[in-house]
Amino acid sequence: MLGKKIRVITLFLFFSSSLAVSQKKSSIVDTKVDHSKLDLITFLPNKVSSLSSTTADILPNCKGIPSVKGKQDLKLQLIAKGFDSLTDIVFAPEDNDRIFVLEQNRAQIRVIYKGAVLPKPFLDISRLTSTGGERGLLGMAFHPAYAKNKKFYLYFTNNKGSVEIVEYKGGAIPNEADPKTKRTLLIIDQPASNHNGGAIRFGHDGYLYLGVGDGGFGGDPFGKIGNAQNLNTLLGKILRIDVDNQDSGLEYAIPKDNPYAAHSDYPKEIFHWGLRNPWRMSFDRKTGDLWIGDVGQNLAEEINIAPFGSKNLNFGWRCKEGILHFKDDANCAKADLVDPVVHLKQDHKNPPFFCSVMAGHMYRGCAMPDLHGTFFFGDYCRKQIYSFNWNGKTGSQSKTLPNISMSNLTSWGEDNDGELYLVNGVGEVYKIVPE
Ligand SMILES: [Ca+2]
Repeated sequence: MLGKKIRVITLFLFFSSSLAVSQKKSSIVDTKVDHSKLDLITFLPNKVSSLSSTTADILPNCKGIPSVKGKQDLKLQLIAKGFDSLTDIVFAPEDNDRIFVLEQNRAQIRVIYKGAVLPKPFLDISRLTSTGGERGLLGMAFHPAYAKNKKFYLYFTNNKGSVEIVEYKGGAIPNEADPKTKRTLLIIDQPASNHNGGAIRFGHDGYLYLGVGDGGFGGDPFGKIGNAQNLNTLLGKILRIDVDNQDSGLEYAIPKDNPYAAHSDYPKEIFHWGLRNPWRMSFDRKTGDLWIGDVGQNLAEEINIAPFGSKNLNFGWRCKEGILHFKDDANCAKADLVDPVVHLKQDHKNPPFFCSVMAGHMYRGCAMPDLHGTFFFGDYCRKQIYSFNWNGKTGSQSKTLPNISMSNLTSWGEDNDGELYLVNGVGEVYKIVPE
């Protein structure tokens, strides 16, 4: 068993630096907080409340789709297996026949068409990609108007180890993209091989959001205040760009209401900040709220919410890790930090502990309408899937789903009917269905 575990871990590696980084305990443990009194999972009120009533929802049209009543038990349905380590699963708007999954190290987008895995990839970018550890093909998002414009976007580490964001178009054959259509939007240099982020999703405002890690190593050791708290760098940030227009000298446009759009020094792409490694994020189809899983260092994993309409939120890293103080420098005392909604204690005494949170989705699907408002998530190191309910201001634990067991969970996806899927580091694709 141990051998298998080690083999699996080396396939994908940890996003958390729990194993890779040795920090002196004295420098990271906040003496003001009694850690022994913190539960494994702590739910917190958030000082930014949802602005749900102002948003236009994009809920699925459930007409004619069978549904079950009540909060029934759930199970995993195996959809496909045999892939390389998977990093993302996405669905093209208006296309219910295809599931697209990303192979991290093979750097291929694979298609599951009407339940069958197609032998030929949708796109192969292995020639462009550096792999191993936390590198590789990391994320994908279809343009909301993909059915008309055929555009989609990838987040990967290029041959220099830098993060690269590219646009491609689908080809004449629906199961194959056109590799000649590549257009590079953005390149972000990475000082270390880890913490490359990888989240890439369109918001309800039509803009593309990117989750970029803090640059890596451990403890965000860069400069005087670290990268995540430094507004002069794109590292440790959520970025927001307009892919449908171009500003002078850019392959995209800066939305005019980005918080630093008019700032002379700070990168204008910055939308939220104070993040360590925002590996997965999702938008609530009803409210437009952005949910961000931020992978922690040695103490805690966290799930944050950026309500629809909010911007310029500072989620705290490296001043704080979860709700715990991490490196309290002079900069932190001035900062207006937003605590996470969910704080997951890394309970190192009881392995397998939380090591890399895999933020999922607020469920808005057709099949189980009584689960609307339930947020699902997991962790790379734990087999369980968890859920909680969120009322717009506070969260409460729904339950651990004991019948659902998943090894090396790496990502979540949501199909056009709002149903949820999971992929993992051993190359499996599952759907969450009623038992
Ligand atoms: Ca935080």
